[in-house]
Amino acid sequence: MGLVVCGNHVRMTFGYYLVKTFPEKETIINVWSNKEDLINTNFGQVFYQNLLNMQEKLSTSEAPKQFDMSYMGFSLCMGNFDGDSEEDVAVGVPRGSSLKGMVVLFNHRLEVLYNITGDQIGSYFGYSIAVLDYDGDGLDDVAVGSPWHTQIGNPSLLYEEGSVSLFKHTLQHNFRRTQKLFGKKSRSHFGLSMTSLKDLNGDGFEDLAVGAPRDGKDQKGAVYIFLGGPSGLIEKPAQTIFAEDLAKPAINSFGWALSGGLDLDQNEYPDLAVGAHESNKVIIFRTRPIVSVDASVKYQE
Ligand SMILES: [Ca+2]
Ligand SMILES: [Ca+2]
Ligand SMILES: [Ca+2]
Ligand SMILES: [Ca+2]
Repeated sequence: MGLVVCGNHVRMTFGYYLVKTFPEKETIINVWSNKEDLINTNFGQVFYQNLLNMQEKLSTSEAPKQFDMSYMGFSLCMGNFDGDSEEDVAVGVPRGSSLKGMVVLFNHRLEVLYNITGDQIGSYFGYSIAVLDYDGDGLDDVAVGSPWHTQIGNPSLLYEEGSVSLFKHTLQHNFRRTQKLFGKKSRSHFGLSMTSLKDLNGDGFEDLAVGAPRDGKDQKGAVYIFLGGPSGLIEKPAQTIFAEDLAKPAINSFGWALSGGLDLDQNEYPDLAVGAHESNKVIIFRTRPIVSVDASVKYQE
């Protein structure tokens, strides 16, 4: 599965987010987040085009005017959400649901399967989406980023640190929020980007990378690696990569965009690409195996 982000924020947002998927069918999903003029936009639409048959195209209908500026299509991710054999699509609507944000799961015919709504106004729930089976039960789970989320009542008084909500895919094909991860620094915007890493360490549970592009002591950005496990994502990150530890002077906006899950060097471990657009850089991280040895000594009386 490849992933392409294009277009720009301000005008002409047709094609803001593209996903090419369904490799056996060579089809493409295209999202129109707004019309040409941001002042007079609509809810956004999702478009589907079969690349082998130009006649085969689908789209969702336009929503009523009260849903203007919802930013539907700001993010997009593929997965299977209804238990059939067809791939479906998750679409972020970060200003939807009265600004609490929303993610809509569509089936391959672009019919709504499920709505997942955010819980804090202005947190931009749905700014990023990742689909991964972090608990290894064969059902695709959904991670949703809210990079402007503030944890109310947090004794450390962080604000706009960002959060990632994890929705477990149940046997009934419902999506239940089971975990929430939080940023570690005010305005670090944890969850602005995310990617499934596929199974980074080969243990049968899919793993997740989360970007926080203003994290670190100089706000240069960080990427967090979380591993899956039988009872959900392990909330203590397996690794945190800070921009300031990579190069001097540090690159800016490290973790603004992430793409993972592809094995770039054919060592059978999926690798990770990290975007830092303010420094015009993409950094590729190659995954390598680490052997851990559990040693124990037994005494005989
Ligand atoms: Ca499906
Ligand atoms: Ca699962
Ligand atoms: Ca794993
Ligand atoms: Ca590799």
